[in-house]
Amino acid sequence: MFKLTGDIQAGFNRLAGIVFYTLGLSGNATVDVEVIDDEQMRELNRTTRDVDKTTDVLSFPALDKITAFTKKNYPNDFDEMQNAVVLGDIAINRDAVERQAKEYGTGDREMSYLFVHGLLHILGYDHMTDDDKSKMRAVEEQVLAERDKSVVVAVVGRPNAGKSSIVNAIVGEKVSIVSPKPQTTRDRITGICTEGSRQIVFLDTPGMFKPRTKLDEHMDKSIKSSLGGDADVVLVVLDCTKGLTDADEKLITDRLKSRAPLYVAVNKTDLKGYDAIYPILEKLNPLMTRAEGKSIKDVIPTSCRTGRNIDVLKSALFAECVDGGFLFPADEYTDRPIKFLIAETVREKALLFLQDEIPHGVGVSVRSVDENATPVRISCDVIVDKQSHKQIAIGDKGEMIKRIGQSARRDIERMLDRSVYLELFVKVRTGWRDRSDILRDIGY
Ligand SMILES: Nc1nc2c(ncn2[C@@H]2O[C@H](COP(=O)(O)OP(=O)(O)OP(=O)(O)O)[C@@H](O)[C@H]2O)c(=O)[nH]1
Ligand SMILES: [Mg+2]
Repeated sequence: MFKLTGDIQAGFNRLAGIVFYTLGLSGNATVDVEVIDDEQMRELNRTTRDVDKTTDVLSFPALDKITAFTKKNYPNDFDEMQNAVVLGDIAINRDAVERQAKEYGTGDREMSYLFVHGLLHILGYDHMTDDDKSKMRAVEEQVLAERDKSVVVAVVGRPNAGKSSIVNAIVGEKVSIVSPKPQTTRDRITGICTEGSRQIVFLDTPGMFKPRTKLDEHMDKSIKSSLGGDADVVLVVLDCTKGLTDADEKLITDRLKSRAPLYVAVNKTDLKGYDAIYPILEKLNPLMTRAEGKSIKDVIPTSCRTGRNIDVLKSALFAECVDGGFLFPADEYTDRPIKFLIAETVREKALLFLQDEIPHGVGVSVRSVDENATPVRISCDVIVDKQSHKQIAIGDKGEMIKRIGQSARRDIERMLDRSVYLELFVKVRTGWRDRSDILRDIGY
């Protein structure tokens, strides 16, 4: 027998939720679903309906009236273990799904359709008369339109344009660190925003630049991989205080060669008036209405400081979602492990407090996280290039490292929603930016 994988199971659960919501049903209910093949379906038709053929879906309703699904209303059909009313059984023919997939879209859509169709039968819907048939179709269409959809958005642009800030603003959680220095983001970070049946997956990337050290090369690779073709939509972020540079223009025209729809956010509009922003929009205008090839789909002036048009940008990206379910669980906002988020938080604070003295920043390696301890015990190495930088990072009487630690601890506590004990050790590792063994060690 075909075993339901967690994903299909979760998909059915969500669809059932949408059906219940659409029909205004209340209470707890459960239904058994089997996914079987042609031969098994033929056998099922033979034994249960005395028909010798295979069909795409069969439903076996357990209830003869439909009302609120409570134990009181259905004392004989209530499953104590599941604390739910048993609605019946559905069998779906996966061979039929495969055959019908092309005709009706994708296999995923067809599987969803057959499940919804089967469930509606169980809930008393039928298609004997034309009238009943069109009523059932209407509910099916309504439910399928609410199916989970997602979109992968690559966020690209020059260093310091505000890419990570935009991702954080839309996700509503801090997934990517932000600093006034260019090249803050070193790795591709995934930020996830889910609302209702839609999910945006952001690939936040390091700003473009020319690689010099091993760390640079690593960053360059993660930019290239996100420019690679694995995104459905490209979001180019511009810094309006810098105007539209040649590099920006090249990036946009290069990206217009690919199939993915392209949006432009003209960011930091809180810092400049219309006089500065208008020329950028004017220069972008021809790219929005190109006679040949793809055009920019929309240009949106944004500000992460004031929140201007962040919701407009978010709606535009939500509208790009396509069928195919969620890529991540609905309650996740990043694919990064907690150790990575901790290291990035410490690195952000070090960048913030040391920006003048240690212009190239520091590396951070999380030694241990003990989540069983209260407060949670975390110990990290802060890695610098030279002995003189170590002194600066520690500061007078350890004042600097204490400041970094306190500020990072507050953010980590918010992230974990628990109290935290954070230890930081400053270590000198000469040339760490160029040494791949250390880079691997600190998680790059
Ligand atoms: N005033 C203003 N500042 C902004 C805005 N968006 C971002 N910033 C600031 O610009 C700086 C860079 O922001 P980031 O989000 O780190 O930029 P980024 O494009 O991710 O930079 P890299 O990761 O280095 O490529 C930070 O100091 C932000 O606080 C904005 O809309 N207005
Ligand atoms: Mg960034």
